[in-house]
Amino acid sequence: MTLLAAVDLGASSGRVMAAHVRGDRIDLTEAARFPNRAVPVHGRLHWDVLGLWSGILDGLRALASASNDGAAAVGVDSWAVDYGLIGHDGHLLANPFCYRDPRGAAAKSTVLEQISAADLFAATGVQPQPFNTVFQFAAETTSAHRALLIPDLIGYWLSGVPAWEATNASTTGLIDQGTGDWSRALADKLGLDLGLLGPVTPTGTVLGGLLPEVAALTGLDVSTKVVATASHDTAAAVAAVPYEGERAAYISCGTWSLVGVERDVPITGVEAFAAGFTNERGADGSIRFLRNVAGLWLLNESVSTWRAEGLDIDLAELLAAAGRVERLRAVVDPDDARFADPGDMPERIRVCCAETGQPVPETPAEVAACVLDSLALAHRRSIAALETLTGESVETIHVVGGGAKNALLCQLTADATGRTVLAGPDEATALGNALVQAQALGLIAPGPEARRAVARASAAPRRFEPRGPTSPWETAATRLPSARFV
Ligand code: LRH
Repeated sequence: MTLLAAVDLGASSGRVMAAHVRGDRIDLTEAARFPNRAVPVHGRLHWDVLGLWSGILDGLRALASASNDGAAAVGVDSWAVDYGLIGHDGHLLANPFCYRDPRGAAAKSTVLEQISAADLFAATGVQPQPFNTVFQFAAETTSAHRALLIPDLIGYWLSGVPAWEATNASTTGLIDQGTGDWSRALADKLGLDLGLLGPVTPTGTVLGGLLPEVAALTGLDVSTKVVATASHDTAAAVAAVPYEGERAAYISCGTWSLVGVERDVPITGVEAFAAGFTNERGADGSIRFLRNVAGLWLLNESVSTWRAEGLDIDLAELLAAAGRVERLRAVVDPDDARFADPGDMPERIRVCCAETGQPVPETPAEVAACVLDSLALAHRRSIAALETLTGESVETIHVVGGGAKNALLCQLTADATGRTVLAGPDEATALGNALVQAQALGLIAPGPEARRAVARASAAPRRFEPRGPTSPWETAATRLPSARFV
C-alpha cells in the first residue's frame, strides 16, 4: 500500500484526501475539509488563498499523523483560470481574484475590440468567457515576476518549483490550440506579457520534494514528492470517469456542470463556438470537448441565502422535498448571466419565472425543484448539442463529482436526456488527482486505460434509467426561447 495526498480545492470547500493505492484500486479517505468562499471586499471579489494554504497544511498534518510511513507524493487540483501573482522576491503580491469578479467582463469587452470572439475561439479552442485568464490578464495593472494558476501556486509553496501544468494552462485562453503552447501571436496582439508564464509543464511531472519548511510544518518527509497532477479539477475528474463502453459522455457536476466527451482533436468550427463549447486538455493530452453549464452553484447560493435569512436548511430534507414537487412546474436557463454573481438566487429565480409567465416558486423545495429541473434540462440541451457537433450519438452519461451524490439530479438527467446515467465516483476529482500521481510514480501503468481500470475497481457507479418519455422536457424547453440552444 502506498499513501498519496490529493489536495482538491473547490469553490465552496477544499479537502486533503488520503489516497491509499492498493494494487488495482485506490481507496480515498478524507484527512481534512475546510471551507472556501469568494470574499467580497471594496467592490472586488478575491479568494482567501492563505486561508486555503493553512487548511492544506492542517490537512497534510492530519494525514501525516494518521499514517506510519508518511505520503509518497502530494498533488493539487483546483478550479481553473485564476492565478496568484509572484513578485521578483518570490513572494505572493496580492490576494488572487475570484473568476466571478466583474473585472473580467469589462476586460473582455476591451479585448474583443482587438480580436473577435470567433477568432479567439479559433486560435485557442477556448470559449471566450469573461472569467478566462486571458481577460483577467488584460485587466492586470501590477507588474509581477510570475503568474501561477492556483494549483501551481500551491505546488510552488509546497516544493519551491514554479510550474504551469498543462490541463489547467489549457483553460486560460492563452494556449495555441494547434501547438499546445502559449500563443505568442495572441499575446503580442493583445499586448500581454507572456514573461509572466514559464514553459507548459507536462501533466504528471514530478516537481521535486517538499520544502524543509513545509515538511517541518506538516510532519511529512522532504522525500514526499510534489507531483504536477491533472491540476484542473475538471481534467482530474474526467481522468477518473469509469467508462464501461463506447458512446459515453461525462458530466463533471459540482459548482459547474461540465458536459462533454473526450476526443483526439479539438472542434473549433463556428457551430461549436456558437453553441458555447470549449476545448480543454485532458490528462493524456486528449481534448475535453465540453460545455460549461452553471451547475449546483444556483442551489448552493440559494441555500446560503436561506441560511443567512435564518432558515434551518437540511440539504437531504430539501432534496427529498424537491423530489415531491410537481416536475417542470417552472424552469429557468441556469446560464442566464443574472445567475453568475453571488447573491440572492431564490429572488432572481422568482423574477425570471415571473418574466417567462411561469408559476413562481415560493418555498425552498419549489425553488430547489426549479433549479434541478432546469439543470437537467440544460444537461439535455448540452448532450443534444454534443451529438450534433461531434456527429456521434451518446448512449450513456457518466455523472461524476459531488453532483453524483444528488440522486434526484441524476434521475432527472436520465429522464430529461432519455439516457442511462451512471453516477459516480462522487470523489472523481480527488481520485483522478491520485490516479495521475500514481502513474507519475509508476504505481499504475501509463495511459488512460490503466487509469480507468483502477477507477472502475475503486468505485462502482449507481445506475439511473429514464422513467418515461422525454416529451415533457422537450415542451418545457420551449418556455425558454432565449436559452442559447434548445
Ligand atoms: C470547475 C471549473 C470549470 C471552470 C470553472 C472556472 O470547478 O474548473 O472547469 O470552467 O471552474
